[in-house]
Amino acid sequence: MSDQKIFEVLKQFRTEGVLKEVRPYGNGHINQTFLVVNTVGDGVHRYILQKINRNVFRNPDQLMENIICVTDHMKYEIEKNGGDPERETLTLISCRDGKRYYVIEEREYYRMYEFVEDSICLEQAEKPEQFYESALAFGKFQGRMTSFDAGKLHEVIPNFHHTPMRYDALQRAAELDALQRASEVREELSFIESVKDRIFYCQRQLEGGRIPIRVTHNDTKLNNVLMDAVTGKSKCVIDLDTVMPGISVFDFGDSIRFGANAAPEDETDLSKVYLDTTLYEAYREGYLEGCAGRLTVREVELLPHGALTMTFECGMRFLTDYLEGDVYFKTNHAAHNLERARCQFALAKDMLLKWDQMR
Ligand code: ADP
Ligand code: GN1
Ligand code: MG
Repeated sequence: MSDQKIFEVLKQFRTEGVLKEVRPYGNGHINQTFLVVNTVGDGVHRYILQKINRNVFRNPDQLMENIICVTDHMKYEIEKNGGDPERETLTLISCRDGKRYYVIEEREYYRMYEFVEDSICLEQAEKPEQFYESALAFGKFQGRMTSFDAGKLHEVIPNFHHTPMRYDALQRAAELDALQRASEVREELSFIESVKDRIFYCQRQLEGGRIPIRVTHNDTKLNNVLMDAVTGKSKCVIDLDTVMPGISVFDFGDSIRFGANAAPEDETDLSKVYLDTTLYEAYREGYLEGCAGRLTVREVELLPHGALTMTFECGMRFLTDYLEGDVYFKTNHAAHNLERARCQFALAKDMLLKWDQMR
């Protein structure tokens, strides 16, 4: 995005002070995120500016309607329970025309948030307590959204965690093989074939009515929760783009996939990739505590299945994107999605080895 475009966009928002600095920020795979620093008197006021990814979010008006509903509801719940509604959830900055996001020619969508100060965002837990804290935050998020009518939310990405459909998409991408990459990934494709039944398991549980639909976050990576820089306690769940009706076992599972991996999501030395069972246990404890007894017995039983399914699913999504030419996830180099996929499958294999312990 050109500087001129950024300045034009920033002018539309009701921010405080005078622009001092703006730069790309964070490690999200989807939106373009910038840190905006304004000078106010002797101090500064910081904001997050985001350009919404239109390839991923086909109906950004519905997406923003969701975010407005969710943050308003979160603020209501936080305030009711004596928390700080300005800091414990995201706060959108209004535009000069009163709207809460800015659109250029129905094509480009921008939004701004207050920067959550005195917080840290982790890519990997340095100690189990931090992972436990993130679990508590996602569990509490679940709780705060319980009183929200899920029917009011748009399904911004239909079938987002419909794992069998992700499997089908992978098969189609491999058949089409638009970039002639399929021959490179035969081993990964046959691994997926060999675990097909497990891939379908959670979806069947849902369709069989054995677990409930709830309002879930759906993208519970460790870097989607901010921790207090001083106390280390979790502070604010962010990246609310995919808050939709979903299942708790997948919120649990995606956190494990990302955060209980001993290595980063794109580790290429697969000997470093394994499920850290101490982290798994810390997360399980924090999530159950955060959910405060709301999960059913069957949901609790299915938590390890959620972890395994999300690891397969994310691996399949990375692999599909690799086969389709890296059109969905941001990548840093040509094989990035393939590396990410291989890392997910290595993690899934380790989960299978540790299955009894996970259960
Ligand atoms: P993406 O959908 O691309 O993952 P996110 O909304 O997760 O985008 O934002 C990317 C990163 O920007 C986050 O991981 C976090 O580091 C940072 N970030 C986003 N919103 C805020 C905020 N309000 N305050 C502080 N940091 C933020
Ligand atoms: C994306 O936006 P981000 O980076 O938090 C993706 C998730 C994937 C994740 C894999 C909207 O999350 O579904 O699990 O990458 N978000 C979307 O790291 O597709
Ligand atoms: Mg994110």
